[in-house]
Formats: sequence, structure tokens, C-alpha cells
Amino acid sequence: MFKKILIANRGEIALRIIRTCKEMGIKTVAVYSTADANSLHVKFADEAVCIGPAVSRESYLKIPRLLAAAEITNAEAIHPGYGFLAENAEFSRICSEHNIKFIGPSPEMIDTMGNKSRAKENMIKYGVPVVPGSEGIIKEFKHGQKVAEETGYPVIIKASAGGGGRGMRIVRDASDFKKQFDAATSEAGAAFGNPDVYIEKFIEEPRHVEIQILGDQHGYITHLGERDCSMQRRHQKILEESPSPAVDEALREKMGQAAIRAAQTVQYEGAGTVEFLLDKYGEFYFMEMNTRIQVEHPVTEEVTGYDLIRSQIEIAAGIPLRRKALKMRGHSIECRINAEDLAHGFRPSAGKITVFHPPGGHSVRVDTHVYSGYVVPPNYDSMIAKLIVSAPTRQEAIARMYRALGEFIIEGVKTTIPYHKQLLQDENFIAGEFNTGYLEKVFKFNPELN
Ligand code: MV4
Repeated sequence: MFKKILIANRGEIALRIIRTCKEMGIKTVAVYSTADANSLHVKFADEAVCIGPAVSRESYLKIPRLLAAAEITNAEAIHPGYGFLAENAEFSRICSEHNIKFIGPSPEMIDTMGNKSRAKENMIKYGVPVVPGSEGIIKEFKHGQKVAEETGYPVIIKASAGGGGRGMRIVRDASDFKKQFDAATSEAGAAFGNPDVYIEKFIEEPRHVEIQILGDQHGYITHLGERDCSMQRRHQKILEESPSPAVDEALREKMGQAAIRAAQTVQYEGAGTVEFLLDKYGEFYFMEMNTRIQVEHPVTEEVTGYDLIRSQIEIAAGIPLRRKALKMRGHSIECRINAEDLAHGFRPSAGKITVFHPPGGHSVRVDTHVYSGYVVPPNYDSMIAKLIVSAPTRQEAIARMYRALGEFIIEGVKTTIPYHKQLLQDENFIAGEFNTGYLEKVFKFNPELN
């Protein structure tokens, strides 16, 4: 087992990784920008190295500084967390060239899954259901128009180098195709340095259901059930839960086996997530595979009993996964608490947190790097905490979450807590009846309430 791990990240995920390392008897090295000197990940790590100024490009994204920090502290492995360099093939490759174990996927796995069109071709080859559409990328608009015609409108044009909702165009009829195709290719070229696009049938009102998987170095891959992440705004997840209200035992097993096949296409190693669209008829389609630990991993931990960070570290150290049947127990919900001003278009609300009182009690978990007196820097993601609850049933989990949100006191910055309180009282949310369009098209937040 590793004696020392460097965490190439900040915020709650850096602290989350440090906590598991401590429990495993592994020493930790934090890295931090000058803006994060007072963050809890710096205080709780065994060692901390300042790697640059607030701007990410000069600190958390600066590979030579991370390598130097690992070398001067004798760290044997690097955990990248999520975001920043977590899915950067070059970082993965450079780590292994320096004999530092990258606790994440190989450059090949990152490259294959990062190219959405190539990933999709792989899925077709291995019998994972995909959305009907083009076979590979489309270079010519005329060819695209023909594929769209055959597929049937509406279609969606996606950037092959995109993902997470970036670089997508919906086309509802043929007269609009050329305009959208040209826009999609030039946008993709400008945003990702790769103009390649592909075409799919547009699935109306799908749910976003993703399967957590784990693969070890010995070729064994298993799944840990699903998370429903349909509650999103502008492709930002707001609330996640496991199990999904739309998935029963039979569907879970079908999606789980499909996710395992998806991971097998690249002999996947480590923790990963296979995202599916689930349509109104119960049909599901491969969307993307994320080769990292995800923000919402705690809801899976709460219902399966796994410590996913521990699993990642054990897998990276070559320890085989235990082959035991999946047992999911109860229901877990996560609310992302962002420092945002709901009355002004969710704009980031940086500044000093004057009062921070997290909720507690039975089956309430708060993953956060902040505390009373902490200053939220304006340079990073606005998520300042994750509130996770679990309970025997979904209904009880909703009641527990509402209770916990009521105890959560944060003063000095605006937060998304009032939004969550209203959402938890929404009849469609309570009924489990929602899809990826729900928050933007149906749910109305009232800033005057609360
Ligand atoms: C789709 C789709 C409908 N049909 N693909 C958005 C994120 C990216 N991973 C893929 N996305 C979508 N792909 C087809 N063929 C609808 C979306 C989509 C979406 C998916 C998941 C969660 C939120 C979403 C919000 C808008 C659109």
C-alpha cells in the first residue's frame, strides 16, 4: 500500500480524500494556491505545498508544479479528485513516466472516453445500447442532413470533443439543419480545438441515470447501482439521489450489465461512471463515460456501504475487488450547496462566511472544506458544501433533508439552501416525476419565499 499520496485538488474533495487516507494510515500532501491557504484541506493534510497564485491555470492546472510537489515530498501516488486535471491524459501519462501512480485511468482510457464519437463506436461494437444516429463523425453538412433525415427529426448535433452538455445543438426540422450544423462545428472548433460533430435522435424529456462502476487491475468489473441526476440547471447538477425513483431491480440489473460492458470496452480500471439517458418508455441509451470520482459519489456510498475513495486507492495499489453481491440499502439524497445569489440569476457570491453552522443528527453527512470565518475565493467553482442524508425510504430521506436544510445556517454569502427547501416541497419532486428539463422548464423558484 502507498505510504504517501499527494492530492492534486482543493475544496471538499481534497478533504474527502485526506479523510480516507488518514483512516488507511496513508500520509497526505495537500497542494494549494495562495487563495486557499486557509482551506481545511491544507490544515488537515500532513504536509502542504503552495503551488502558485489563485488563478487555476497557474496552480491547480500546472503539471510541472504538481510533479515537483510530489517529488520533494516523496509522494508515491497522486489523486486528482474531480475537475482540474482528473481527466487529463497528459497528466496521467506524465505521472506514470515519473513513477508516480496516478489514481485514475490510463491516458488511453481517458482519450477513448473523452472522444464521445469514438466512445460511442466502441459501445456499438460491444452491444451497449446507444441513441440511433450517425455512425461516427460527420464532416459534410450534406451527409449530416441525409443522416438527420434518416434518423428522423428532432435530432441533436453533438461535439465529439464536448461532453457534459457543452457544444450541443437541437434541430427540430430540416430547414434549420444547415444553420445549426455550421454553428455546432465552428463552436466545437473554437471551444475544443476539434470541430468534429456527430448526430443523434433527440430524446425528449429523458432522465439522467448513471451507473457507478469499479474495475480492478485483475480484469474484474462490477457496478454499484445508479444515481438519478435529472435535477440539473444549465448542465449543473443540483440534487442527486440513489436509487433512482425511475429504476426497479430488473432495470438496475440491465443498466448495470450494460455499464459493465461499457467499461470492459477499455478494460477499465478504477472508479468510473457510465451515464445513460432513460426515456419515458424505460429504454436507456449510453451517453458518456466519466473516468473520475464524481461530485455525487456520496449517495452511492450511503446506500452501498462502500468508501469509493478507499476503493480507488486499493485498486491503484493492485488489491483485487471483493466479489460480493451488490446490496443497496435505503435511499440517499445529496443537495449541492453553492455560494450563489438566487435572486440574481444564481451569480456566484464570494466573500467571508461569517457564520457556518452545519446540520447534524441521524444519517446526516456534510462534506465541506469551509467553516465560520472562511473566505470563499471568487476564482473557483461555487460549491461550498454537499449535504447528504440517508433513510430507509425515499419519503423519509426527503423529510430528513428538509429538516437538515432547516438547521443549516450560513451567513455572509448567499447560498442555494432556499432553492433546495422549495424543491423538496415540490409535489412532482416528491412524486419522483421529473426529467432533465424539469428545473428549467417546470419548477419555479420564488426568491420572495423562505
Ligand atoms: C441528449 C439529450 C437528448 N437526446 N442526447 C446533455 C449532457 C450530455 N451528456 C448529453 N446531454 C443530452 N444529450 C440525445 N440524443 C439530452 C441531453 C440533455 C441532458 C442530459 C442529461 C442531463 C441534462 C440534460 C439537459 C439538457 C439536455
